[in-house]
Amino acid sequence: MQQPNSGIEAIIDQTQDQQLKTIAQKIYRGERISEEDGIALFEKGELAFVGALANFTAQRLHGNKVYFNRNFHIEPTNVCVFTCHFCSYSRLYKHRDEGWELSMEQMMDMVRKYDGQPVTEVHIVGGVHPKMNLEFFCELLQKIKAHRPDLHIKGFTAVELDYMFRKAKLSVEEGLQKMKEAGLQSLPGGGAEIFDAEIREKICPDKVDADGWLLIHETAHKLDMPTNATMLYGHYETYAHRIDHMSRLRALQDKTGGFNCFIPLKYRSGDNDMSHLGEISLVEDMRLYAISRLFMDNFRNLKAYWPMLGRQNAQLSLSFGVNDLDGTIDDTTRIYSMAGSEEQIPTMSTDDLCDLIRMVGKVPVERDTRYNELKVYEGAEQAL
Ligand code: V47
Ligand code: SF4
Repeated sequence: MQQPNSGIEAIIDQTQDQQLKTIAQKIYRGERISEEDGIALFEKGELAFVGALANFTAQRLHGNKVYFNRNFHIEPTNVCVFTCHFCSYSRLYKHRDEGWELSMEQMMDMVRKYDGQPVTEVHIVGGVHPKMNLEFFCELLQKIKAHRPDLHIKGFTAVELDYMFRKAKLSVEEGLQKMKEAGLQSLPGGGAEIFDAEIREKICPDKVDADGWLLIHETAHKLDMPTNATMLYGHYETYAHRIDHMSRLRALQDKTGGFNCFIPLKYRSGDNDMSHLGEISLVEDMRLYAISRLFMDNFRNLKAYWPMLGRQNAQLSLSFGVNDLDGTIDDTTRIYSMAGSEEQIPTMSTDDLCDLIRMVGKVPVERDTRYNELKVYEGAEQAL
């Protein structure tokens, strides 16, 4: 008797709803699902159903492997010219005495602190400071590379870059080329929020729009710089807005293949202008991860960013299609602790991350930024 995949076949057989059954069959055959299918999954797909399909899909791509990396962040400033209503972190320029502005030397001290330690990536992200310009950040990139050439620099959201390039009167391609020459190797996924113009107007009215965000990422891909993509969910958006957002990313990925991973970011309600909305439930979080895995069929990697979600919920997401947990972080980011995350001091050792992954029956794999495998932790061995 044939046993493989019997679990998923049984789920498909038992599904009463004809539309969901057809979607599940497409997924089983490895076919792409449509926008309409995606919306139906949000409307009708119960957690156990979408979770089983997502886990099946992730297993098909990655077996039991779950990735993490060893990284730290530099957040040069939280002073920002923009007024995103979900942001708990930024301070306007006129209130900059309440925020921080790191000097070049302070940032280089942070880099030097990791001398001799096996970190592979620095993630640079912060507010959009009117006085920290392209020249300043190119100098920082050059200094980091001169000090530690092997450290991968992933930095600056499309929002920060759009502002810097405009001020420098450079095209996106010229600006990115200049930063690449200075040492920038990839872009993080921030600033995407929700692409729909009406929702964007409501939550982040004054920063780069969807087309501007997509253009920066497409241009980076053209220059052989991989990037990530995020989606901020759990506020005013509808299921259709989520699918529209993911669909635009899926289309760009079809065109360029330049995205490394997709990172859903749960709206956290602590201490910002949208706090009255509260937060959506854990069941909704897990359904969203699962449906992202099913809809984003050309994104190999789905990341649960544990400082935002909390480590236990991030661990749970590994059974709902997620195959990447980001990194060790070492308490170097404030964005989520200031927004009320349970992770007030976000740091995990490599052993902590490996234990978290093993506890759900998966195999921890250290990766670099481009998802090359650096070490598979097959047994119970400890990290260096
Ligand atoms: O764009 C800000 C989000 C993003 C809140 O590429 C919030 O590997 C929830 O993009 N609730 C910046 N989210 C961080 C980011 C990121 C993080 C980790 C890894 C990567 C990567 C990228 O943080 C912003 C915004 O979407 N954000 N405030 C909040 N209250
Ligand atoms: Fe500024 Fe980014 Fe906060 Fe928006 S999310 S206010 S761009 S720091």
